[in-house]
Amino acid sequence: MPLVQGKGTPSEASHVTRLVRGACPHDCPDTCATLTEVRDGRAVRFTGAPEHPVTQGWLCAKVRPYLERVYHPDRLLTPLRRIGPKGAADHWEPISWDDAISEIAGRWQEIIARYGAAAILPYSYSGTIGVVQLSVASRRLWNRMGASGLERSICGAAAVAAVTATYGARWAPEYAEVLDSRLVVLWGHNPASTAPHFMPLLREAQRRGAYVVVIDPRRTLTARSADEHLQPRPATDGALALGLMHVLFSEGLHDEPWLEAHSIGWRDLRDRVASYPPEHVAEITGISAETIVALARRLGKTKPALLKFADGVQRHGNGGQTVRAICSLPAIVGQVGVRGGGLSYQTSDYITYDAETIGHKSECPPTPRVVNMNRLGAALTGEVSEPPIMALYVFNANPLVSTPNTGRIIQGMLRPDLFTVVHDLFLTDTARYADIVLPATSQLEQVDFHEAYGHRNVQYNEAAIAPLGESKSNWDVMRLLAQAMGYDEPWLRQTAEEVIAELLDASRPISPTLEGITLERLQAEGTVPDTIPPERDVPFSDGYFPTPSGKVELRCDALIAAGLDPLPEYVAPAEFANRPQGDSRLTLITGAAHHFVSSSFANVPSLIAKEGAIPWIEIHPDDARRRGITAGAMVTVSNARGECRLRAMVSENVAPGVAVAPKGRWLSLSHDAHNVNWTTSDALADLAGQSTFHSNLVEIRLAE
Ligand SMILES: Nc1nc2c(c(=O)[nH]1)N[C@H]1C(S)=C(S)[C@@H](COP(=O)(O)OP(=O)(O)OC[C@H]3O[C@@H](n4cnc5c(=O)[nH]c(N)nc54)[C@H](O)[C@@H]3O)O[C@H]1N2
Ligand SMILES: Nc1nc2c(c(=O)[nH]1)N[C@H]1C(S)=C(S)[C@@H](COP(=O)(O)OP(=O)(O)OC[C@H]3O[C@@H](n4cnc5c(=O)[nH]c(N)nc54)[C@H](O)[C@@H]3O)O[C@H]1N2
Ligand code: SF4
Ligand SMILES: [Mo]
Repeated sequence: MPLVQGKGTPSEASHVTRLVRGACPHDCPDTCATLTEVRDGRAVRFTGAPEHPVTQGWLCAKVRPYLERVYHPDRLLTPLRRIGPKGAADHWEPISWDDAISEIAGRWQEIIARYGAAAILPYSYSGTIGVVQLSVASRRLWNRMGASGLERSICGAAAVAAVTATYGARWAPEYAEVLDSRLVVLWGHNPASTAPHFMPLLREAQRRGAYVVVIDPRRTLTARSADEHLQPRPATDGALALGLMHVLFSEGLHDEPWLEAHSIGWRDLRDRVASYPPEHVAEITGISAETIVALARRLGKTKPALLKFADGVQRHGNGGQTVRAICSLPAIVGQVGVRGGGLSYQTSDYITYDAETIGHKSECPPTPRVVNMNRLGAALTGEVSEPPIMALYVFNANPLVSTPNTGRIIQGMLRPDLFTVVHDLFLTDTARYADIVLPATSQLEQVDFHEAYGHRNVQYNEAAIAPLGESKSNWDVMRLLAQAMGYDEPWLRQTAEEVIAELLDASRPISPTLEGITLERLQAEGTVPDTIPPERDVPFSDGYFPTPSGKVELRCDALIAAGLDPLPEYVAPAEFANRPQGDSRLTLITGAAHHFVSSSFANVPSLIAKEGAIPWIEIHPDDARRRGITAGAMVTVSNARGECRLRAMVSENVAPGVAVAPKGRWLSLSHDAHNVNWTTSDALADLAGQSTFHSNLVEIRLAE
């Protein structure tokens, strides 16, 4: 396709239409390739690239109307200074970039002189997941400063740690390999909303005879088209997986030669699962013993069998061990390294970046301490001291909407002595508590390089249009801040293109998958497949596992140091343990909304209309009846941490005792200025400081 073309009718002949290649920057495994049609400097059409192997020419429901986000009337166009109370919507004055940068640098220098740079905390997550605008932007400046580090554990830290401990790397098949599967188990994963480009392939596999099982307490969009849907009690999946293994071992359906050759600890695991007979597991999970036995037999006998999961299932107090148990299953049945079989979690480890180039750590002072992002509220209100956090710099994140235990975060952000800067495209709920707000560019206005976590292609995002107003990219702001702070390292001055070129050159020697991938080639081709040799096309088919033992570690002694049992085990999260008799609280699950990505897009009118103007919660008819709640009624959802008001959807999509209300709703666009994260817990899981959003017991009652 020509990238520059004169267009159409004679009257339009003077207009030049450009087609600009890009990458969807949002936190989604599909990382689509996009095409922006630009006319007279304005983006007029935004579509999926037809030639991209995953995108296949279409974008999901949330990103299709992207230009509505890019040209949203609420886009921030200049820096702002707060001139009223923290948290207010309308007490702002526009200021120049010069003033904003010198005020920030001045305040930081005072704080560093008095408390040390540890008193400064950068907070970011996944507004964009680009390599420059997230990975590099969240390291270089802060390393140079010696600021506090951030433990980035809000999303999938426990799963990453568990899968890495077990298999050594996050390698996964391409979506299209599901066409070779005969059995597909989607475990606590809702790709119809969260990995949409997997779905047409799954349907095709099903047409070709594959049997699809979904394991999720909610009847999700994905579950509706499955052949079988199991609804375990939340956070009991570890027990379910151990119960399946019990049946596999006791009926001799495990693949002993494979386990003998490629794993360690399988006999220990067999001993462990002896105490998980189906009847016992049925009591824990609420799934009948017959169903457990039938699924185990199916797993043992149907090959190739693919087990796919994502991060939702592990946002529980026991998330680490849950994933350890789930991800052991493909090994037990000898399906690892088999086309159409095995484990599909993430593709993130096909590329290894040179860490030094990302962060230039060796030239910087040591990171003084690391603050767990899930405990932001606690950290701001005294959990972190000596020095206390005196300055917060938020970019690529909206913690007042997306981080647990909102009430505590607000308490922290209201501290008069806390200096807060927020860099975003919009005056988000978080931005309202800032002293200085900086306007950010959208993906159409910035350059970046993207690696996907759901497929094996890298992509270049060319800027399609000029920055709106005075908005600037994350990296461009950090270059200005570095200069104002007097940091003169060349790696704090590079353009985004220079960063990408340097990173590719430095990483190629340690990452053979980057062979032949250069900035120039990315700029010319947009999408470039990772260089993966044929013998590694099916993950782990060469029998190589980069664990300490070189094998699948079903018993993983390295986990002992992390305080974990080296064998998968089921322990109920503290939130659910020792519940009093007759406890009528429900478990609130707050996973992905179909039309938003976390809180991104939750201010786009057409998407709010599709998702439902009033934030909703699904509860089972029995639970509703007992509380006098009818469909459409407003209910108060509460616990000791806080509360929010939602509209009841009475539905058998959820089992009794479970309620579902998607994440992402803006406080300022909700009538009570609250959302589900007022109730969620900032307790950490059993592994890697993981968030525990779904281990959340709430009362639900009719709102007054
Ligand atoms: N549309 C949309 N897409 C997104 C996002 C979004 O917000 N919206 N977010 C993106 C991000 S940041 C991420 S990390 C991924 C997440 O991708 P997914 O993990 O697929 O999505 P989630 O909705 O978080 O969780 C998946 C499912 O886990 C289920 N679940 C919760 N607790 C349990 C449990 O105890 N057991 C079992 N078996 N299931 C459980 C939920 O009911 C939910 O349906 O999606 C990404 N894509
Ligand atoms: N209750 C509940 N809460 C959850 C979850 C859950 O399952 N349940 N899931 C959690 C998960 S998995 C995740 S990953 C987190 C995500 O949490 P966050 O990373 O905080 O994601 P968002 O809320 O989407 O906020 C991203 C912000 O970045 C801004 N942004 C986008 N692009 C740019 C850019 O280029 N520059 C700058 N400066 N800003 C930009 C967006 O406008 C948006 O305001 O949410 C977590 N929150
Ligand atoms: S959010 Fe995901 S599916 Fe939607 S356009 Fe972006 S990468 Fe593609
Ligand atoms: Mo996430």
